[in-house]
Amino acid sequence: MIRRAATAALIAIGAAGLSAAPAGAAVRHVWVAAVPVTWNIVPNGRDAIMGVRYDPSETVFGTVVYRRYSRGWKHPMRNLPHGSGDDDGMPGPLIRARVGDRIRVHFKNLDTTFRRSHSMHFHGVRYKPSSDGAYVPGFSGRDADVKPGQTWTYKLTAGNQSAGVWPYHDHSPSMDESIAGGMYGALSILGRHQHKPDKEFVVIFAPMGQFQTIDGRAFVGNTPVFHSKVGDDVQWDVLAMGSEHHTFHVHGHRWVAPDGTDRDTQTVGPAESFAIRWKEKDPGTWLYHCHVETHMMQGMIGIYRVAKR
Ligand SMILES: [Cu+2]
Repeated sequence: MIRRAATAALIAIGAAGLSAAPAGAAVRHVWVAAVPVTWNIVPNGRDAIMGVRYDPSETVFGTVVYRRYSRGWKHPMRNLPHGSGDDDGMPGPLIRARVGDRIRVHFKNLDTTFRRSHSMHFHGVRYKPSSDGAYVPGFSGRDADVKPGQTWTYKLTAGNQSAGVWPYHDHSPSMDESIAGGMYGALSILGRHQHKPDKEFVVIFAPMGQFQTIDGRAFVGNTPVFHSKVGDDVQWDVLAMGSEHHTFHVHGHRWVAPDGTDRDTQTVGPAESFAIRWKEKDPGTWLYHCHVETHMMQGMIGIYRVAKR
């Protein structure tokens, strides 16, 4: 009986919370932690196309990544939808919302290995300075300098200008090494009346040591293999971190760019991002890659598989 009363009270609170927000808008809670991991950029030890082999001493390093957790940071969970890469921590959780939603990102720093401060700084959404997550000596607060064992909740709103895909990344005092080590992810925000894609793939281009990586991996066989089937409404979330420009290209496919032109390449610069969508109709095994030739040679290439219906 007590439990039933408590449940009724919770529902009442929930209804009151929703009625205060715009019609149809939700409050989305996301639990994220910074966790130390041992990362291998080239797990199979080879560049299959050029036939070059790499020793683990060249490809393995310790770093920190963003990992999605269940409420209260109880259990680690998937960062990405099924079929969107190997889900090992790069990129961080795909944070999905819709224009009008409020997003609460509950962040905990579990970096017990390097014992560095971390934070989360989000592009594309509205927030107060206390949710900026960017370290400015003498000005910023705990949001920008979450020490090991500490937590912070970032309060974000997906406004009318937030529809699309945006990066988030560490902006704490350790941001240089953290971003180089893979502390980044994507926000994906649907327009008010936009429907959810059947498949959503996150492609984050970034340099890592001597390699050019997609989601922290280099070379075919290591980079994500994305899966769809004919008839799927597929969305590619393409982002870049670091200091270079990258030209996204998918073989055998075209899409309509924001300026209305048909494209099969599109360039993305540091912390820029775009989402492209198409209705899949071309079964087969395809390549996707960065078309900056030197980047492709250094690992920025992967496989996209489309099954027949
Ligand atoms: Cu590139």
